[in-house]
Amino acid sequence: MAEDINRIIDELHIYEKKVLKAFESLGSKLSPEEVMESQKMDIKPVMSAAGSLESKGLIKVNKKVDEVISLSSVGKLYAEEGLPERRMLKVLGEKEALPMGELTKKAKLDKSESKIAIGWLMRKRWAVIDQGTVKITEDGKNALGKNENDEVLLDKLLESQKMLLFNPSKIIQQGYDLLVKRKGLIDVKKTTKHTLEITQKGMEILDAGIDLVEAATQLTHSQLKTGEWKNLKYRGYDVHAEYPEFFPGKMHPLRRIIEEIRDIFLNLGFTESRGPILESAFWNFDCLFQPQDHAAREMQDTFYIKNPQHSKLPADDLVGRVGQAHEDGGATGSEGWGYQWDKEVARQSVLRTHTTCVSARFLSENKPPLKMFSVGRVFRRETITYKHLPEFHQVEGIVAAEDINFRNLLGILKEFYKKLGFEVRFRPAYFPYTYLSTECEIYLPEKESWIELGGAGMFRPEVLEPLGVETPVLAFGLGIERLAMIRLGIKDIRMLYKSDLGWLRNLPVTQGIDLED
Ligand code: FA5
Repeated sequence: MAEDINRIIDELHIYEKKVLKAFESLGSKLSPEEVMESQKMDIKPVMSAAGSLESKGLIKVNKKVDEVISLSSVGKLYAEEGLPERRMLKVLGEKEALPMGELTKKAKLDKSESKIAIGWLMRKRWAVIDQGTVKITEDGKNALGKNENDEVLLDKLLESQKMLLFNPSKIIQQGYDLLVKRKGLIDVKKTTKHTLEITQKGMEILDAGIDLVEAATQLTHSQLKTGEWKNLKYRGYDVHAEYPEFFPGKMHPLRRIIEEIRDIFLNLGFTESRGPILESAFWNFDCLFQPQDHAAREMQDTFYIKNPQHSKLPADDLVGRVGQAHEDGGATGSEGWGYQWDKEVARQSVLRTHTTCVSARFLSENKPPLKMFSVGRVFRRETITYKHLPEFHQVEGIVAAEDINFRNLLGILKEFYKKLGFEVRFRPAYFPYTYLSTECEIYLPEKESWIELGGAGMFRPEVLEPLGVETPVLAFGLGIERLAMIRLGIKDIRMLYKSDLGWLRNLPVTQGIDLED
């Protein structure tokens, strides 16, 4: 305990010591002004020392806010001449009912005042309007001889100029409530009064004795040079002191996960590849054996580009083989789709709908054995939901080698998701370009449903033969935003693109990045 007190004293700033000392002679409750006077200090150091003494539990700073009200120039005018509705009521007291225009004239009000007056006449139930005629009510007649509470307060303020609104009577409070509703009638000035009160702990510090020697917190060049630093008294360092929160810049969580995914595939020995976002339908659909009337090509799903409307096709022989595969299977051993393939449809420019086109391009240019992955943005005309975006990222991968099979595909995907901390399940699926095909899913407890994370399969001969690939090829395409959503524990995929600074700042820097071995 004594050690604790000594440490606290050691960490006190000279201003804090001075403020505490004031309690020694003047009592346990002081105004900042009393401290200023007795300790010969300015108000700023007194208040800042009071703040830090309070955070150390040595004093209490009590605040009392006073409201002082006075009349504005308009308020003064109304107090002298009567509120506009009162002036109208007086006229109605003589005439009972008058057309609005005449009433305004007789009450000597201008147009804007007249509006206010009519409004308040209704509000106070002093009059009613019947087809443009204003008629006094019973309440209005009763109000003729006596002041309302707002008027009582106006009179009082006219008399006394200022009034401290402390524990007001019912009449004054009601009058105040009515007057503050009207703009610019009364001015309200708030003043805060502080009282400093020493605590038990503060007393103990005082009793232990405080030495008013200035303690060094920063050294000057000359103190170092002359050796004066050796004789200085140093203030203790409070390592628990409050500090301002600050948020260093950091990578966006989605970007972090993309980097993590890239790391995983690079570590598994995959080569990274990229492809264009603006693609031809040929690479996006045709060479993946998606028939030209396939639902996914329709306008709901695919963004077709107006300019450039067409994209360049690869060499004629590849285009020819792909077309043939669609029409009758060509040399693939398949019957194809059995329709007339159109080269013009294949030339259409699209925003790629998946990254599988990068794999097709890669296979057309590289010979197996190979392992390739690619990360990129894809686009679909989708209705936005908690799990759907019109623009999102996929990671795509292929492995091509003589002895590659479907089990290897499941193994790679399991391993990939395991490294990210997920356990996924596989279910049979259909893609026009793979057989066997599968989809991996993960359970979302809060939605009580399974969410699909990616599609995969073995490329069909109708894809591989035209590209000149003679080995089996396993392929997968996985959504990244959905992974990120689960990884970051967010319930809505849109959060990733909201730039919600509060959320981004509070995300731990390490989240989603500690790789398992
Ligand atoms: C494909 O895109 C296939 N190309 C995957 C593939 C590649 C299959 C290679 C076979 C071989 P799919 O349309 O299911 O499949 O999309 C794959 C993943 O992208 C989905 O599982 C999901 O995680 C993600 N995804 C799809 N649509 C959206 C969307 N609108 N918003 C966010 N993520 C989406």
